[in-house]
Amino acid sequence: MEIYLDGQFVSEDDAKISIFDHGLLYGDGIFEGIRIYNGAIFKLDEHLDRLYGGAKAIMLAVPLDHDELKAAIVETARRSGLADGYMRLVVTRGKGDLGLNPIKCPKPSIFIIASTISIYPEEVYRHGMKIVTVSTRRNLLEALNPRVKSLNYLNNVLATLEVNRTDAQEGLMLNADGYVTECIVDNFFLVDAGTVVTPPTSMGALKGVTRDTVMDLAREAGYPVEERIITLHDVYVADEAFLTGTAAEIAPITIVDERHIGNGEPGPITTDLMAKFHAYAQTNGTPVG
Ligand code: PXG
Repeated sequence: MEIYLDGQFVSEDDAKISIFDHGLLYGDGIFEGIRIYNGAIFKLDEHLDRLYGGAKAIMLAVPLDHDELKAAIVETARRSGLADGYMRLVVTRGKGDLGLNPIKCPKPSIFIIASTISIYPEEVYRHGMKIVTVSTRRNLLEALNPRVKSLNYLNNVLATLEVNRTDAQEGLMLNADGYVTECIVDNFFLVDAGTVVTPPTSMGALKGVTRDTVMDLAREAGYPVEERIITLHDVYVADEAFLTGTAAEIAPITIVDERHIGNGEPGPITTDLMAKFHAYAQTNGTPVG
């Protein structure tokens, strides 16, 4: 495996970051998870735009500009030889001292890994998944806006620990007011009388690249799409539900907190959007070779 690290390609064993890097000491940094489909990088500009947005929000000066970073990602993908894969792009605050202040971190680090990922068993995509509402609430926008894809994922880790104590595959997260935000590492959608609905990001959700793609594909297919405030009751009485994410792609949700969603089978609009997403992903992207 050839890993991009601050301008060099190195082996996994040589891909080393300082223990004084504030990405490690404080979770001070940002990341992206990106897919390669059929020899092309999916939605690369959208991932980069989100990364630079997060960098701006946390005042992190990414050492490469958009085009330079894009070239580094394409080259990492090319060297991996993967026609289908999952990439992780990380920008850390860099090496500082033991104090928190980023002013002591003059040089942010960038690393890029090209590998593979599979986060849910295959049967979930055919028969749907079971999720549970977790008691850990999504971070407050006013504390750490979930739109920043930061290296601080303890909120999501705590939620995952709750799911691990159940037989569910994912967790549904509410905000401090009790409204639905998203799943732990995926965006949440429901279908209500033919309308495809997802919470606005202002409820406390990441502006997912897959979320945006699926909303576009749904509109093109003629389904009304709405960003709407969602309560747990709305979820329980929905006709269909599904989640979206780069790693998860689109996965049907058929049980929430022991309630069957619709008839308990993946719904027709979900199944249609899954097919449309896979067809679209196979033929759109930044070519690697
Ligand atoms: N919400 C959150 C909180 C995420 O971290 C998504 C939604 C989906 O966004 P995209 O842009 O990928 O459609 C994410 C991103 C994992 C894993 O192990 C998944 C993500 C991040 C880190 C790890 O499944 N998903």
